[in-house]
Amino acid sequence: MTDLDRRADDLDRLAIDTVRFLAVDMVEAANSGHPGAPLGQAAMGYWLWTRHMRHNPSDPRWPNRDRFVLSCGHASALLYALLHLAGYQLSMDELKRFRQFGSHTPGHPEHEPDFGIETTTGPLGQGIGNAVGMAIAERMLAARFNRDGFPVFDHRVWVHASDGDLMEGIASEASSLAGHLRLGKLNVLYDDNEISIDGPTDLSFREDVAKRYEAYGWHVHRVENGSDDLAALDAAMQAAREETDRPSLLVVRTHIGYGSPKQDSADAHGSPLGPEATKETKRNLGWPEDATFHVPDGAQDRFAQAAHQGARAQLEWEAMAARYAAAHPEAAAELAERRAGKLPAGWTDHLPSFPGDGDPLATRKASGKVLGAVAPQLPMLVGGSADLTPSNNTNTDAYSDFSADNPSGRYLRFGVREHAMGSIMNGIALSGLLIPYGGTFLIFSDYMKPPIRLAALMKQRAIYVFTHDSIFLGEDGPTHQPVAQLASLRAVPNLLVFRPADGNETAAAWKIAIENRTGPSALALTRQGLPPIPAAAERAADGVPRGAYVLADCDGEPDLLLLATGSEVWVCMEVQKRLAADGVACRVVSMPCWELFGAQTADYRDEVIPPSVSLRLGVEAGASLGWHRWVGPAGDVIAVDRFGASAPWKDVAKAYGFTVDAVEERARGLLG
Ligand SMILES: Cc1ncc(C[n+]2csc(CCOP(=O)(O)OP(=O)(O)O)c2C)c(N)n1
Ligand SMILES: [Mg+2]
Repeated sequence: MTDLDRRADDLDRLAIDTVRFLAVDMVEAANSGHPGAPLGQAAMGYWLWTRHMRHNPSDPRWPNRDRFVLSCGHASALLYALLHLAGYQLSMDELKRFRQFGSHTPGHPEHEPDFGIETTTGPLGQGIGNAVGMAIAERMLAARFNRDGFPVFDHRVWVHASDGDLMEGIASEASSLAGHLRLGKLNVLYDDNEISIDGPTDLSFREDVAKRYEAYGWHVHRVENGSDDLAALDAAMQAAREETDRPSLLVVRTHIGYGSPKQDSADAHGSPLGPEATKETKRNLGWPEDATFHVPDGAQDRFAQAAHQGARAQLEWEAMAARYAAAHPEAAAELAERRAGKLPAGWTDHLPSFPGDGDPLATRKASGKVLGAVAPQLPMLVGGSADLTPSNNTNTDAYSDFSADNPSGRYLRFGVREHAMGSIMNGIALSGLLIPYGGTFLIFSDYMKPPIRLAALMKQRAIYVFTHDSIFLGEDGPTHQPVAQLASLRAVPNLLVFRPADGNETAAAWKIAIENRTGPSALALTRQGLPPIPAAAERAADGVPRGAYVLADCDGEPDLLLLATGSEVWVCMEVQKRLAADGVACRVVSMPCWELFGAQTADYRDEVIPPSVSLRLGVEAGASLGWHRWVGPAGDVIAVDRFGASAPWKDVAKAYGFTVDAVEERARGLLG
């Protein structure tokens, strides 16, 4: 009798070792990757996937599936092994192509819903934030759609998190909010292996994590031997499921690199075991030492049972959904529309327009008016602010607050937690059924840059309401005045960055952001009032979707182009009037979204910014970085390439050269 035959008595142990060695073999084949965490977490992953998580590998898009988030994305080989064994469409060939170009098994998991990969992880802590967002989405959708006897949305969110996840500040932000909101369907399995890259965690991390989570209002349950003790894992997962009023943290003590000569050492973390240690590990665990990518008979049995149960659960759910459609046709129709990705017909008719001859209006206030007008039409729009609601103008009469006691609320009080806000928005957006927005000052977009980048990488529709968008926020001074932020946001692929010039451009930007299904959008909005631009009242609706458009023009070819965004556009309009009065042929181009303009045909771009006109002046109250793409080698830019200053905004405008007089002078200087 071989070792394997003997082990086949115990299908669970056999399957767990199969997970372990698929992961080890993937890392060996790629000659890179992380074997330690999969070896330590295989038992908890296996037990979760086969006994407690409700999922249907043959339909990874079932809306009521439990969500699995591998927050410690470096353990990707574990996820791929589980997906493969569970029957998702991740083939053995894909496992063999781990970390290779174009494979479905990249170094860290990348959101791929058809393969069961719920979110992109790797930057530690993000998965926990995403999971909090997923649990919020579940509760919001349940409140909206469930009816007596019809629990259409009723699923859990399961997370694997590592020491690094819990060291990251975002985990604290997100977990604090999750405790406050009493997200009882959120369960985090903490891989407490006491090792990170530098060595034992007590080099830098000695707090009592359990007590910390208890203080957040979580239910905490410990497992002492989580690499082995299946009964204890089962009891912990059961306890998490039974706890409905608080999120659960299962503190699972495991051994990194379990069974290998590098067990319990940081050496097991992030490099292949190597051929000798791999063989030794296989011998230690009774695995045939020369077998690679080996799936013994029986290793998938429990997975198959779980898949069968998941498929049956989905069938029951579908039958319930059919009865629901008969009993509650309106709600069912709304859900069907959302699942099809449709927005309610006619919602754009409610977009406000702003008079071209009205009073000055800050674009943040215009944004608030847009929200107030469209939110009642768009029940999928949910959002909030990181404690800057009155400044960001992100609330509307259409909402009540989302809270533990009021799950039908749509307004999210994120607290002063920008980083978690961004990550939670990603989790909400990943439902595909809700459109999240979140507000803070543009300067603090830096606090949420990692989730913004991930939203862009995952092409998720998240909308950032970034007010106080320049040095013209004034008295709060350089600590609060963004200079580098527009340029750095524009450098993020797939992110649309809007800087609208008035109310009408703001409304047009919101429309695009809400309809944009290929990535997130950031709206940079002013604190200070801006005079309305009559020409934008007529042209913004057509112009903003093209990214840049002509707002004021001359007869024939211009001598000079004034290119501007946001609060600098009206200034250029005034300068253009003065120059025109002097017979200078000058054109003003408003450029609210560079990314959209860059995506237009060359014909359109050349029409707006004719290559033959080399005298060009860019005007924007932010870093000049990026502007030379538009102004060309002979052009000039009025920008802010130093920090701002604390003073009333009109004084700042004077000191930094953004008054009508100053811009006119620079323009005349260009003309020679
Ligand atoms: C935000 C972030 N910082 C740094 C890293 C690099 N990194 C990957 S894993 C890791 C820590 C490893 O410790 P742990 O999370 O406990 O994982 P384990 O070694 O136990 O698998 C670090 C610093 C990262 N992925 N994300
Ligand atoms: Mg660790």
